[in-house]
Amino acid sequence: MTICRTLLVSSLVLALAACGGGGSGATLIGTVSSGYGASTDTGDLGTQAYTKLSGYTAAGDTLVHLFEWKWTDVAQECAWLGQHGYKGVQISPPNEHLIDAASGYPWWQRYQSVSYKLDKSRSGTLDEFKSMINACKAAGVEIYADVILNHTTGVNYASGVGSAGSTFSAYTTPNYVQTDYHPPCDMDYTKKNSMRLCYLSGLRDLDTSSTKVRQTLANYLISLNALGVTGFRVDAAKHISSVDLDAVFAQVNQAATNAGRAVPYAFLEVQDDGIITGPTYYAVGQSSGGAVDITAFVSTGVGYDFNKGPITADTSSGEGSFPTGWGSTAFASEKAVSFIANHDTERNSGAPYYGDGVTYRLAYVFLMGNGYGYTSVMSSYAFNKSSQTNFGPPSDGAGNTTSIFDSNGTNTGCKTSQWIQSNNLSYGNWVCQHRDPWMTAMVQFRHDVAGAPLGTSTYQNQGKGFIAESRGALGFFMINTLSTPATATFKSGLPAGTYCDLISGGLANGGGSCAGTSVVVDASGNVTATNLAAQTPVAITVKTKL
Ligand code: LM2
Ligand code: CA
Repeated sequence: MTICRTLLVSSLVLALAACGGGGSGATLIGTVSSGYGASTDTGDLGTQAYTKLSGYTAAGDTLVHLFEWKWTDVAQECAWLGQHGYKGVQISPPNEHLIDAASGYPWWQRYQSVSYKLDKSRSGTLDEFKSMINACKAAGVEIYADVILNHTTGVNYASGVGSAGSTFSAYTTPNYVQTDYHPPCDMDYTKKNSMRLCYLSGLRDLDTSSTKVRQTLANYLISLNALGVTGFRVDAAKHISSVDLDAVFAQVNQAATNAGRAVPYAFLEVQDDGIITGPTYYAVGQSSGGAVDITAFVSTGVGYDFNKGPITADTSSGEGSFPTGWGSTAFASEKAVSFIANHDTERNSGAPYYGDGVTYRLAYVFLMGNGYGYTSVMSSYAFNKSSQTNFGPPSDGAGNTTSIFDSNGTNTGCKTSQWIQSNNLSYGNWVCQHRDPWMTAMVQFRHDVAGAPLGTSTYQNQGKGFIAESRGALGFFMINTLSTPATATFKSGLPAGTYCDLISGGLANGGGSCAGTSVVVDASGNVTATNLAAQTPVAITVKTKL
């Protein structure tokens, strides 16, 4: 039970996901024989001051994680994404991955790399991949690839054939031999070295201190960057020393510079547990001109608060700050990629996910309204949280993912409005939370208020469950989290006037009227909402003034 128990106690999302993904919890690693690579932790860069920012938070950008989407569908969706202001797409790992038919082609096959070939993955072929990059680029949307640099396949797979037809036998793969790996050991989440050197969920752990491994990983990232992938989500970054990652990115950034390309962006998955911290990774790639952000799991706390029911804590009466534990986050907003759910947390029992319906939607509105980090919107397919957490994307019996766009080029797969209306989508449907009009309203809100201070210090709850934040002179939003209509008055920093609520449609008729609700800001900057419907947000900005 060592692995799962440790992980549960420390509530490490990755570990929970690994355990929840079918791990028996038994000790995975047997006797260690010789023939492996070095077992040394090369240490950390230290908590270095950052000198360069990615700039996405400052610009008020939002990205969408199109989890398990096919390349052909991402390509078509990019036009819509560009029109609605999404800055980038996080795609599923594009390289050759494990195929596990016996387990029913689980989604997590793709977190087990067989090779770095891009020829064929569950999302499609290399030609489709290239077309997608070009289509998204034309739409002004960046592509960020989820990259697995920490490990290859699990020790429970003695051999196999990958998605592009390559064979592997234990440690022997198209890229590696046994000496390229750390010796096997069970991970102890209370020890830093163990987290770096041992096997995460029994996955064969690469010796990232080795020159060959660093070069191999760098070559993979360079190949993606050369095709037009401009960013990376680095999976399990916490389990790789920041010194090792820095060495990889030094090569990637140098290659980009040599070829006349912009240095790529990266956001690193480091769930800060106090033993290995996010700021330890701030400087990865910095000496070679790069700027990285860190995925901020702390923002998921917002979702927990909304799921508990009306937000009744009132900072003015000392009932505690909201969101719980979030105001003092270890991550600076400008170094964070923030989210309410990612593909791991939405499968974690108890973690907020799309199936929570309106409270989940409100939590995203709050996070985006507040302005913390470069927001990532999770876009999922439906599944039953108690019995289908391993299920891969909607597909045919042979594991081929179903298309979201039909042969006429119409998006018929996204069931966003059904989700909003009934929240009872079953497996086989794509939820497409990113198409929720509340999300797209807040994508615009974030852009409109870019540069304003975070809303954290202007949090107001005079209405006891009816909350608001001011974004200074640029914007304001409020949310009635109660299950009944409510009335309240809040402070905004906006000039007096009548504004159109973005949530209910924003400006209409070329700016002459509001598509939905209009909101009056009085001469003192006060906003009074009278009988705002239950569980409803309102968001206005200087750009929505009549
Ligand atoms: C991550 N970030 O650090 C990913 O976000 C997370 O989704 C990955 O776990 C994890 N790290 C490794 O890349 C997922 C999934 C696990 C799954 C692994 C590998 O949550 O359940 O583990 O991918 O596919 C699976 C089995 C597990 C088995 C392991 C090794 O569920 O029982 O352990 O493969 O074969 C013996
Ligand atoms: Ca490692």
